[in-house]
Amino acid sequence: MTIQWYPGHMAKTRRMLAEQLKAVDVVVLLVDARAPLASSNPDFDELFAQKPRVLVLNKADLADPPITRAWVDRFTALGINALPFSAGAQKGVKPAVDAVTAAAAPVVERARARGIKKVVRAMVAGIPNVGKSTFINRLKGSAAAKAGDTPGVTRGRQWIRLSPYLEFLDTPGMLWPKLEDQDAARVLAFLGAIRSEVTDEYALAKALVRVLRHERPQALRERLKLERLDADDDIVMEEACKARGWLMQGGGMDLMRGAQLLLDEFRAGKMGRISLEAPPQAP
Ligand SMILES: Nc1nc2c(ncn2[C@@H]2O[C@H](COP(=O)(O)OP(=O)(O)OP(=O)(O)O)[C@@H](O)[C@H]2O)c(=O)[nH]1
Ligand SMILES: [Mg+2]
Repeated sequence: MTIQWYPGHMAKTRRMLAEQLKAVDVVVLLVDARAPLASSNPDFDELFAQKPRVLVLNKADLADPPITRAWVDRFTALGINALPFSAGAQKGVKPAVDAVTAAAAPVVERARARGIKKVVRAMVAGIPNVGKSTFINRLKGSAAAKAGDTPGVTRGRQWIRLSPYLEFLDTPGMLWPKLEDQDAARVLAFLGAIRSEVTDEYALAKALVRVLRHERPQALRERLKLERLDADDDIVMEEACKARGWLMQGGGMDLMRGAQLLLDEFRAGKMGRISLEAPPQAP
């Protein structure tokens, strides 16, 4: 299974982001806490090099908490301003707003020295489906930006005002054109950043089973209602279909539906809080 993913509108998005940067003081870069490296667009480093940045490890509620803490420590040690965030959590809004305000402080200060009270403008960027629109809505406390559980919901840019002195720019998700690392591509597909039409869902579900077999055998067994996982991948999928009742009319196994449900359940955190990347161990 080879995953290719660069729809034409993303080149347009890249041009739009570059264009909008002139009007922006801070970039809030969202990555998925379950895989902060695979979900980080390498193009962003170059694109945002000149701007103060805040790195938000979003969907932290779906990731393994000690691993997320280790990632935040690691980024902090590298001098990156990083924080975890969960759209559903009660806490987290103030630290996020504070981080953006702190990143913008030098520009605000320079403007103040000239007698101007500056409106801070922050661009929210990241790969598709990482939670950019939801993040802005959570900070604002209302559904100002359209959000949804498939990649590609936000199509254009939208400014959202949090206060008279703080505005956020919601942007469409962006991937990068060259996909050399198929492991990273698979991780992105597991997370739901790539549209399902361009992936082979059955092959992807089997790949997820292979990962979880090592990482979370107990959770996988329980979820699939299987005693053992040591059979061939296709057999595991067939047995899961029977055990979970993923059947077609007439009683045959519905492998496509099984694959889709398995991926959906993983993406929704129903197999537990599972991180797909851990930071390298300190030497
Ligand atoms: N569990 C969990 N789900 C989240 C979180 N943030 C966003 N989501 C969900 O992730 C899905 C995508 O959210 P969006 O805000 O539309 O993502 P986006 O990055 O704006 O996506 P595009 O506009 O398509 O690029 C939605 O189903 C959200 O409810 C989070 O912190 N935790
Ligand atoms: Mg969006």
